[in-house]
Amino acid sequence: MGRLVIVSNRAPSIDGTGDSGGLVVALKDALAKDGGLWIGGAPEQTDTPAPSLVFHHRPDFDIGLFELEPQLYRDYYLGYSNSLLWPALHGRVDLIDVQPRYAAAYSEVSRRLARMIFETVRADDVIWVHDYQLIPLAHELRALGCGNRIGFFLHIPVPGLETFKAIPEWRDLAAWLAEYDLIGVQTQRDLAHLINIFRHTLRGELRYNGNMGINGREVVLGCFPISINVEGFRRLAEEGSVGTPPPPLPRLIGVDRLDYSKGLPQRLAGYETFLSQYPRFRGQVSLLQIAPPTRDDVEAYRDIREELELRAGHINGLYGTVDWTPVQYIHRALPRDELAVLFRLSRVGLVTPLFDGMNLVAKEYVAAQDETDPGVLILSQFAGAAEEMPQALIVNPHDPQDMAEATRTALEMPLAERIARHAALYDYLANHDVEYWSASFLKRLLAVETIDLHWISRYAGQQPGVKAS
Ligand code: GDG
Repeated sequence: MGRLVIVSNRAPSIDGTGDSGGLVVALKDALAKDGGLWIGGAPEQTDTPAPSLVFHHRPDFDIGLFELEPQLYRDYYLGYSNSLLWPALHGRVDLIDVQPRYAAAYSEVSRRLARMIFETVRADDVIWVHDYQLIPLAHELRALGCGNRIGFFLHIPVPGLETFKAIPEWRDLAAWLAEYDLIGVQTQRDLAHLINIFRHTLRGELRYNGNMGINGREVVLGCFPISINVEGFRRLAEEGSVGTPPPPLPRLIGVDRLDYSKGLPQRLAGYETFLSQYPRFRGQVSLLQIAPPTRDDVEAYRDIREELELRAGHINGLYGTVDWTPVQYIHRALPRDELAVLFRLSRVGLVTPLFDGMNLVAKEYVAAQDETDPGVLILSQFAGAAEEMPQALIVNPHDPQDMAEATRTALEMPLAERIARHAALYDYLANHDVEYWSASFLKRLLAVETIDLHWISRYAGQQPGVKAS
């Protein structure tokens, strides 16, 4: 194998700051092995973008940044990606904003990026594309004659066929996806939806090995639930400290980007029902909700912020006393090590999205607990993580009564049961951490049979991996 080339909407920082969480940690080793390259959007837009990737060298891997004009970036990122694809793929078709210029910008970015990547990749490099912002990339690379192995991982959910069809370009999206060699999704639920979409849109045929025959070639499909650095997060929680320790009440904690998919108003409705039905807990527990801002330029995000603030104010006004605030709401990002400690100090972790690809907070909460006195995870049935974490208390976030019951159960759960549930969850996570995730995906991608030459030559009339001069 040549280099691993990761492509994502955003690249890691050039100086390595902010590497502590997520993908960078997961992929560092694989990238470092053969002088890997991470290609991603430059943090700032410019009116005069460079025509090629702008390279930076890090000791562990290289970074190639692509630059975009501010308007193109807005239409591609805030527009098509986050005002159409994000709500549609999360089942919120009521929030989609369809604009022809968004669709044009979305295709244009992948087209430009494909040219820049094709100038750079070597024949034996393996390309791994991440997420919904870059779905057309394999199509554009193939059109240039790129014969490299190309894998794609979708971090967010695949909705049912009828919801998917609300996206005006649904046929194109399905066809673009089918040009990858391997498509990875988070859950069995997503896999079933994807198979259904391919069947109906491209007459895809499911093969005995779980792959799909589409347009005379085989597309490999797989379910690869993403995870975290379990051991690393546990250490952060054990060793870290918080600036100001929170009040010593049993705490419920929620940590979510302020996004309508995370079910924050519904979470507060469940908490309000809990306080109303079980008055003995008033003054005895508190809910700490950390919800840093995100995509503030999109209207739906401003709306969800207002709704959350109203609801938090309503509960505090209704039940708060001079010495007790039922909801503490922080609309800022906290340092990662502080989060880890706060998870450990909280008796209940509330992870109740309406729809979520995976939800890493659920895994972080479990990893952070003290195994001799662990807290309880309350987890939405609609989070991808629910497929892997049945020992959590699984709830329907649309049902405040169910949420209230689960909250009471969690707060009253005997120590032995908390330990047993936590041990089962932790053992599973320890064996399925983020390294396991990336290694499984790459192993499958490397096992993909060589690409069908006829299919490549249809586009470019040349050998795979050989660049057009
Ligand atoms: C997408 C999919 C999928 C949150 N607040 C702060 C903070 N965070 C960190 C959490 C966690 C991460 O952000 C959020 O990850 P999630 O998985 O919960 O959600 P998305 O951002 O929506 O991610 C999701 C994920 O991709 C990976 O595939 O699981 O389903 O939607 O790590 O801890 N971190 C810091 N301060 C905060 O205030 N430092």
